[in-house]
Amino acid sequence: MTQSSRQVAQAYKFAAARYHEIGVDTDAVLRKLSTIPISLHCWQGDDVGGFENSGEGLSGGIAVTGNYPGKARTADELRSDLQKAMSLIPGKHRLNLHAFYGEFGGRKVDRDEIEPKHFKVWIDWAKANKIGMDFNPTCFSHPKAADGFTLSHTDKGIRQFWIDHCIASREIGAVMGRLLGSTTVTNVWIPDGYKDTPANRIAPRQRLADSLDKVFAKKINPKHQLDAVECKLFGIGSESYVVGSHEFYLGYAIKNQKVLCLDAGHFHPTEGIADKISSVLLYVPEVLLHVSRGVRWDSDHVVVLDDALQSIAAEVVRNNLLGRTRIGLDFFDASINRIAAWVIGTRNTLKSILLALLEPPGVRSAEQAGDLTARLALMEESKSLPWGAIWDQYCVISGVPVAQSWLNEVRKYESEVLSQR
Ligand code: RNT
Ligand code: ZN
Repeated sequence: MTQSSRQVAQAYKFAAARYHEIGVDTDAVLRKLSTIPISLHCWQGDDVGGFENSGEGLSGGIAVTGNYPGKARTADELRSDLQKAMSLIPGKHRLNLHAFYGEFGGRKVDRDEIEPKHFKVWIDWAKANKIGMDFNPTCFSHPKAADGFTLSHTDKGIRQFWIDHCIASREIGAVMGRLLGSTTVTNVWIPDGYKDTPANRIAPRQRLADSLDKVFAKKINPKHQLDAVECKLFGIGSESYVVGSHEFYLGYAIKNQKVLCLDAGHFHPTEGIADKISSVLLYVPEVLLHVSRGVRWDSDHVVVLDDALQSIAAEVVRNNLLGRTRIGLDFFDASINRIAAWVIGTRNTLKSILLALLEPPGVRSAEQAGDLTARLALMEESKSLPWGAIWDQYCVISGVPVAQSWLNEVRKYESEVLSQR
């Protein structure tokens, strides 16, 4: 044992005893935490660029700002960066891939022509690393999405193109899930919407519902692949109207029993997603979380350990909904080291789940007994319990750096690898 892991073990002993007094078994909590995968989004590594080399810039009303050096330019670089990030995050996680990260061997393969073989290297990599994968059709950054409409486009040919792309994506998701022995969630998000006030709000929604019905027409074994749909309130260039709004997808997901994706940045700026989880899970089979952080708008800032994040984790854990909640990340920051961004955001998401798992059972029993004074008192006191010592121990037993020491690893990688790009 090194000096520091001895210190961590000592602190853990005292902290575990504190938690034991209030009815929390910290060893059991850490075992539980180690079974919860976070789906790391590949797109943090290259500013949502993809590898089609089509010359198209990022579109769809999302934006990445910053020009920190060293972004991944190839799939090999992205895998190497992801591997570095994952080595600094405790636990076993997943990879969430977008369709335009396929490997096309320099050939022009349009979105409606993608096949599982274009994702073979990714799947082999995931298999070698013993991780599951999730998938997304890419309905933006493409000439046929240039006017801001895809599945709800007025042009039948363009709609069909995106329907075919989404169908191909589901097939790829199914192959991923089958080969990796772990269900792939394929999440459909489209940017469709208007900058200014529409004169007809219903027709695009009717077209979207119809396109989605076509996309999902074929039954796919849910053991291999699950469909998710992601709503949004507004984007850059779709400020006045988004076709796939919350009400639209909530209705669609309930009617068709799809997974509902809740992105933390896709509602009014002060509206959180935490309180939605226990409601929507009464009616849809599962939710997919896009853990993100909006700052004044859907800015996709790196996730910090703030109240919004802690409330999301607390809701999932308190209501015993972990089994029906898939946790994915969705942020992209190019103003700081991109690997550090993954590490910070993922470690914070895990910390929020740890905090939720460590909540003293007295909080709930106080509420049940109608003792609302004790509920508030215990909730507040639990904030200063020594949970940091439990987290540090989790890092030690998971074989990843404790506290900020992971940053040294990122700096080393930056000087040896990123700076050579
Ligand atoms: C966009 C959505 C969507 C994307 C990714 C790249 O507002 O949040 O999830 O961020 O698909
Ligand atoms: Zn999202």
